[in-house]
Amino acid sequence: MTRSAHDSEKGVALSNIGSYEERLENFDWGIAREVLSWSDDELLNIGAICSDRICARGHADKVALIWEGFGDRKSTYTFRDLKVRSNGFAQFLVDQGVAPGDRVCLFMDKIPSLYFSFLGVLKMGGIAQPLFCAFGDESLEVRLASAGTKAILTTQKHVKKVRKIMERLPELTHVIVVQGNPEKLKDGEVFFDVESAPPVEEFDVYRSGPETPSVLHYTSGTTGQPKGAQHVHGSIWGQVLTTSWVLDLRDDDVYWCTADPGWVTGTSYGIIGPWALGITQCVLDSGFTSSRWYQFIQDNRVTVWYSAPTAIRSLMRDGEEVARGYDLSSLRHLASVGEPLNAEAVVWSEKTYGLPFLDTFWQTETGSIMISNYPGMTIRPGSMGKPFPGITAAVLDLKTHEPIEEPGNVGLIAFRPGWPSMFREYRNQPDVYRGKFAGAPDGAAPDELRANPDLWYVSGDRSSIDADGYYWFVGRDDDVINTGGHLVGPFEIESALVEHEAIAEAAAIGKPDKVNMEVVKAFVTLNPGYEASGDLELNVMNFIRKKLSPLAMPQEIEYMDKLPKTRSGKILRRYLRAIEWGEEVGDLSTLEDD
Ligand code: 6R9
Repeated sequence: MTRSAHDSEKGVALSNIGSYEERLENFDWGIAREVLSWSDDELLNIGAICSDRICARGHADKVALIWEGFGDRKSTYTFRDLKVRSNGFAQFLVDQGVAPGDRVCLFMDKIPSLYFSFLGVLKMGGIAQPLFCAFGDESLEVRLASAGTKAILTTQKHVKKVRKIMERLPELTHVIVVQGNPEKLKDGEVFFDVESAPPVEEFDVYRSGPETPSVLHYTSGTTGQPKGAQHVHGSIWGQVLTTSWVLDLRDDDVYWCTADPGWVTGTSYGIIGPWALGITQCVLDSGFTSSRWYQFIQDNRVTVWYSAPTAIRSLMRDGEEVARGYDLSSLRHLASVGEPLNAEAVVWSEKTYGLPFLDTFWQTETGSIMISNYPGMTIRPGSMGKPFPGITAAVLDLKTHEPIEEPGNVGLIAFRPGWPSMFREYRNQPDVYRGKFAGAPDGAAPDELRANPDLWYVSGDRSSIDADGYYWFVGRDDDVINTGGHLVGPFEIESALVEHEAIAEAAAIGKPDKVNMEVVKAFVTLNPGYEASGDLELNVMNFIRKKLSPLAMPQEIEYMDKLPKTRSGKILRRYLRAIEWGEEVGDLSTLEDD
């Protein structure tokens, strides 16, 4: 490494983590309290910890958020602004009759109000349910219906999708438009622009505790509709300690997490961890181009950058020369999450930026980083690194679910339950939650599972561990498609496809893609009277893009006379996938018994 967080030549202290081995030996989650200088009589509310508490500790005037949008829109907010604007949302929601425990969906671009309202919802005891605003009406509807969402905060740009589904969502009683023209509202909708409303200096923050529900993130599985992973305010200990030890944030950093808060990375590390520590963050709410991103780093003197492999591969594709056109010397630490970070990308980033991207592995369900490379640790490009101190990890034999001792053998990545930011349930799906634990006793409740140190939480990914304890990602253990770091469930796509008048049956799989790792490919059979054609393909693609999202849209549609199925009638996605990836089709007889 030429330059890095632990580079003492720069005159900075060694990394926050110091020695990984020593941290392993002396680990206690209580260290997270020390990192925050926490005293036990304080109120454990993430919304207040990220705003009021920073002000109370004398940093009200410190910049909390540097925001840039399309064109040259730019604004800067201090922690005092965070406090009074999140208070503004909290008070407004209370005045509207939203109560603690109610689910409040945040459905907007990465505008400042998204960040203010996220903290505001938590301050009034609500459950924040952020969703990508790229979602079409159907994706939105299944998630709001599942959550029994009471209020949605959105913008004039996106409210149309809400209007389309409102009447099928009896529990959704509040539609609040936070940006746009108030005159364009429809009956029953309310307008609230926090930035033109008077600042709310004081708000009586909800007395939450470690187990009070905080954030609800939807994530996709192979079967069924997306599942709502419920997090709690006590998650903050996991987020704070990983932010400190993995992202290595310090008081004078300017930190950029490129993730949208519709994705868990955008809340755990794009809001909670960094702001709890009083760090200055930047947000760029405009589309991706390499030059726009580099300009953003240069202009804001970004020091720590947390991004995703797809973005890194896009930067690589555009070449080193583009990077050379900018002053990126402020950067001191880079990390990546969401998909396998190929060795080539690590080597390229070291060559281009003088810094390797450090891979981190975790999930919506885990709430915080579980396996990672750490500043100062020897990096093996292509490896995800080692378990975070305090996390007991293993790879389990695919059949017996016993930990594999032999280095290099592939198994299921699993963790002993009970770390602070672990999800507490899948909303209304206790059986699906139980299904995530190897050896779970029948009927065990989520709390019992989480407290049982003899069980394993099984992540759904495959990896091997080398002789020195480094994890090497192999692939997912299910049919979920990871496109550009976003998980898309095949079931959701297939359900939407068969709603198209021309389509009788459908299967969706991931096919290889240079930049996005995978993109969606659909196999369909047609209803009588319909003919395969390029026009129909385009029509179907648009249908899915509007209903679900651009990410879920198949990039290719293959027409078939019939789909391969198991004897019990399940579509053999793995068969289609193997053919697409040029892999061994495997033992079809077992698949047929699925
Ligand atoms: C934080 C987040 C989780 C799934 C996970 C795995 C994939 C995440 C990865 C990675 C290879 C990494 N994944 N990090 N695969 N290397 N470093 O991404 O949450 O959206 O729930 O996705 O993403 O398949 O199981 P989520």
